[in-house]
Amino acid sequence: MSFETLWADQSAIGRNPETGGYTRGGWTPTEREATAWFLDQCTRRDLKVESDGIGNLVAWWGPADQPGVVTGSHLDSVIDGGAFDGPLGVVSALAAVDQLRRDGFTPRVPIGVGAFVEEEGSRFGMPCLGSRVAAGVLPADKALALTDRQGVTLSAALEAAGVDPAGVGPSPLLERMGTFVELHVEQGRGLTAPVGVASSIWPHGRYRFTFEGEANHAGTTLMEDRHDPMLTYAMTALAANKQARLAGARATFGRLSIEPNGTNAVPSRVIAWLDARAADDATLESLLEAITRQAVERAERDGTTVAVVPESVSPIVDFPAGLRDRLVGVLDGAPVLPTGAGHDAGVFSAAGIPTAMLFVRNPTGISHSPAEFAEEDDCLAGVEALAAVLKDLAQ
Ligand code: HGY
Ligand code: MN
Ligand code: MN
Ligand code: MN
Repeated sequence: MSFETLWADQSAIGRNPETGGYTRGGWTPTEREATAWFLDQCTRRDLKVESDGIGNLVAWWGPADQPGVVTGSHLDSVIDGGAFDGPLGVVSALAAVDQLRRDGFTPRVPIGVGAFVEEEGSRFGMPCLGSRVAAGVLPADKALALTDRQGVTLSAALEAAGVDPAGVGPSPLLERMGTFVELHVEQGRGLTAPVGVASSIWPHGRYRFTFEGEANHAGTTLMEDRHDPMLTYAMTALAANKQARLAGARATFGRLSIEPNGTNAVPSRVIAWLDARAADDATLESLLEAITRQAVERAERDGTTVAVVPESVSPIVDFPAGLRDRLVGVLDGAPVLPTGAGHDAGVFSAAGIPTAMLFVRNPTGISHSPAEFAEEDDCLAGVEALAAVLKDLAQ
């Protein structure tokens, strides 16, 4: 089956005809449909599928008696996300195996094709949920207690799918992950060639800001008498934007919860989630300090309060230079660049697994949006590159 056919089949799953976007939260029907598609493709290729308690999957080609090279990514998406972020890595992995088989290659060590659950954290709020649990960096009980926006816990979602939550925990899949290579669509516009190699992943964190004030009547409460958490939030968002620009970093408030969320009432509470990233750990830390400080100062002025809880913070990931340079060599000098986006590869690298990433050029530079794009020729170049890298690592 050609890459084009694989891609057309996979990207038809759950595509919103109005927006062209995808909303595939972990363990939701469309994400399960994409996972079923993946499993069917593995079966068609006689790949031996192994899964772990939270639903990460690795499908193996070659001898099952030793660690091997795993390549893959994720099939879930952000809310109304693009087609490529995640699925391109999974589909390219299948296509690369097809290509190596067509070329008559027989791996000396097994090659695994992986799909890891809830990488975006768009349902349960924890980025790289599946890989973090697999790597043992997120305890199973904490993961199982995570809830989605309807209050459904991961534990209940698994049970509803007929999966025993007791199986969730550090994953046996990682025992055989000798090397991990993730192909991913570029998120930003740095590539001048179809394929690049990642040098590092920026530190990134998610922080929950809870602003508390005093609910009151929108029409009768004098402006000077208000304790309006929406105002404190708005000034904090402005401060975050300014501080990020000053630090050459990134700060985004993309998600809000407003109580009681009425048009004619001053809110009592505003919960805002900050996604912050910077080129190094120290800059991220000082950025958060500056934003938090300004939020507290503003709250004092407004007669409101603010509490900040870090929900997940990931330090910088520098991919091992030896493996990185080996890929650059295999790809005849592919460009090397950092990324501000988090990935399962970052979790596996931090867990001590030799890890590398390939990026496929995105001419729009846009991601986490239906406008995310990669040219077919560049995607095919990505499959070629991945096949060459897998051959080099598994021969
Ligand atoms: O959010 C991220 O950085 C990644 O795309 N999951
Ligand atoms: Mn993403
Ligand atoms: Mn991704
Ligand atoms: Mn009234």
